[in-house]
Amino acid sequence: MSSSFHQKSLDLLSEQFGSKGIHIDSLLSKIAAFQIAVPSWALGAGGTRFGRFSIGGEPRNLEEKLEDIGLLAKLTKRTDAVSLHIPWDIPQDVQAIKQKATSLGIGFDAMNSNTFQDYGQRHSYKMGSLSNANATIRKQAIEHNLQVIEIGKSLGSKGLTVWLADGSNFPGQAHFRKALQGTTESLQEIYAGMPADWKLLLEYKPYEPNFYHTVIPDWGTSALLCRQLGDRAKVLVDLGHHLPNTNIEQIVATLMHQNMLAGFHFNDSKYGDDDLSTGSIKPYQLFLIFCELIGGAEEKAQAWESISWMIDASHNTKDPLEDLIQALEAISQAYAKAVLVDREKLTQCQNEGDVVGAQEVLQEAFLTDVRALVREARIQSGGEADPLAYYRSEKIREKLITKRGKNAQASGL
Ligand code: LRH
Ligand code: MN
Repeated sequence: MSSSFHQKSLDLLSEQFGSKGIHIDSLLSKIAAFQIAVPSWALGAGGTRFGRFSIGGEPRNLEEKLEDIGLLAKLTKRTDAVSLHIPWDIPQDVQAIKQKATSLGIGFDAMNSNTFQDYGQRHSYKMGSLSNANATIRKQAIEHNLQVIEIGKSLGSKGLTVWLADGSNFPGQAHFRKALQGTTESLQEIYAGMPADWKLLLEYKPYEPNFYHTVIPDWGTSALLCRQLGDRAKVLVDLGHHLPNTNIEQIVATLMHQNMLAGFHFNDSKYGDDDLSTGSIKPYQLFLIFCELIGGAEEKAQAWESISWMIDASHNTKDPLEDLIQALEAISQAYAKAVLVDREKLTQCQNEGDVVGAQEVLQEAFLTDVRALVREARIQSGGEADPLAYYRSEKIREKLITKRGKNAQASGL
């Protein structure tokens, strides 16, 4: 986008929204303030069970992961935190890692525990972890989560994300109620082990890696468990963790209505938990989700500050850093479009049953080209006007390959 075109677009938007009493500076500061955490495990090539194609120059350790997120923060000014996964990211030297992160301008968002893999622990999680029929294995999984909290406390994190792969592949394999009871009691011990200013983000997923039942398959089961734990336990919405055609924006509205939305794992999908780039498949759904978020916060259903924003994606064919630059842009654009919704007019249409009018209000905002707004907010925050073009023109991937090697591989998925 040329700078003259950029300025013309900004002037047009100022005029368009100035007439509605929306001042462009307030839009720019809102967009600039909206920061999204990046997962430590999305900096390398993910791969599937059918194969993994390395990208070269991937971070080989936690320090290099922080460097990559620091680069994203510098170019996009849209991220200021990393979400770590244990044991993939156990810091060897906590003080050194904290200094490194601070020097790169990034903090530590929610920590992620891992009881869905065997990584040398005494008892296998093959048949489950917090829900396992064997109390010793449940105890081991609880201990792991308490260790993750200790690491998080030392780094300054304020949250623990628990996602359970626990479930079964065949009818009869699991006792549904005992598995749920075991999970409840295990989570109660973990919740009791959390500092008073921490929150527990309980992630649900309908299937994979288990394909008959999953102990926490949907928002309702997660919400029931969170209610039993306490008000610092809330439901984490991973956009890819829904059966086809699920109305996710309604789930978001329902959770905000109950002040039970913990936050998001942003990504996109066509079929299953595809972990594709956010906004690359269903940008209108992402916009509608932000419409519910802004409405829910403005109408005081749940405080905006209480919600966590994270990406959770996996890259098979794209350069991970280019993918994350695109995802951060797509999220900022969806947010900016949702801020532009004329909520007063929408409420009027809803009260008068003007169905057509209501759609017109949403489409007016969704079809507004906000790229100049997001770009201007980035420029004013000291970021690159066009991070992707800069990343390519500076040949950053090539430089990473020279520095780290062609087959450098990150720990994680
Ligand atoms: C599970 C999940 C979870 C992470 C993992 C990397 O599908 O979304 O959030 O722990 O991906
Ligand atoms: Mn996730």
